[in-house]
Amino acid sequence: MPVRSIRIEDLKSALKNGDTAGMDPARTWCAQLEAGDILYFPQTPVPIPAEDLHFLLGQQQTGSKLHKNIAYKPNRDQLTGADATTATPGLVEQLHAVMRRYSASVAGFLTQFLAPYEQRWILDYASYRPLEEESRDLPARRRNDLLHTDAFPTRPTRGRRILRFFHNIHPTRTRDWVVGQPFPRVVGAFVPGLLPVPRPDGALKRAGKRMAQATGLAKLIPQWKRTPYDEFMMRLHNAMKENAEFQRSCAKEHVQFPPGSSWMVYTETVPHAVLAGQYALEQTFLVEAAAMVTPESAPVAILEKMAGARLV
Ligand SMILES: O=C(O)CCC(=O)C(=O)O
Ligand SMILES: [Fe+2]
Repeated sequence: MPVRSIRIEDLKSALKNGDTAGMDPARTWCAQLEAGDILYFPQTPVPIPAEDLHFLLGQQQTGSKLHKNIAYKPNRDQLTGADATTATPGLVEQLHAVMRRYSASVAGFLTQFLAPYEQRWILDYASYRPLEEESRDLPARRRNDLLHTDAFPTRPTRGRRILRFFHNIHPTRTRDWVVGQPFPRVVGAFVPGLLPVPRPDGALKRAGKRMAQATGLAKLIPQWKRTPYDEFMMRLHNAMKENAEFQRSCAKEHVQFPPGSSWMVYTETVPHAVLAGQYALEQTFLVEAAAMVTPESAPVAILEKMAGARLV
């Protein structure tokens, strides 16, 4: 699971010079991500204004508890997770503005950096993660210190890929990750012994899901919003977290992301876990599988080949 380091000077010259000697750097970056690499920037290419950084890191000293998992939803320009009982409306408004700026600046950067995708993505949530990750007390399926591939329980992607851009804004400490084997290997470890080969829905199930969606019932019961692809990805996520033997024995690598660095990765295919660290920003993109420069590497393509049928 290579970590590809991109120095800021190299990034700037590649973006300026573009296609040199028939090699489009942006296509190479896309292909590397699609192959399961982590693109790592020792110095973030999306710097945060000093006053925003100060604001994000300063919340604890002011005694106001803004710090939970904070999400910004760009499509609705909405902020959630800020604790309204302890944060004043002024602080929430300020945080909202900081997250809005952050989300827009990451989107702007990736529009250029991953130009071959032509913005064929949904700009999903941005998040601020101000809690210490070490020894957080969460139920198994919600634990992020266990290796997993991402699947959102209530937000199926219908084959879109989950691309995440992170920034460690801690002033002194690394954010410590573990990453696992490539997606086909992980699938091979679970299918068919521990998980069934994904299969398309039968006629009855299709009709049931259609009805649930038409009546709004699917909002209450997340399974009814999922395609067979989403169902498999959700099961895989749970199976990995719940399998102690897999957690113990699978091949893995430790990666530490220093303060001020950024990295991006397709988290629905690259197994990952966060062991320690505090104060990170993240922006999620849901990228169309058909926009890949190597479409055959998309998990939906891999699983459909296995199933011999459409899964979305
Ligand atoms: O916060 C992190 O560093 C990664 C956590 C994670 O696995 C996730 O949000 O899916
Ligand atoms: Fe994750």
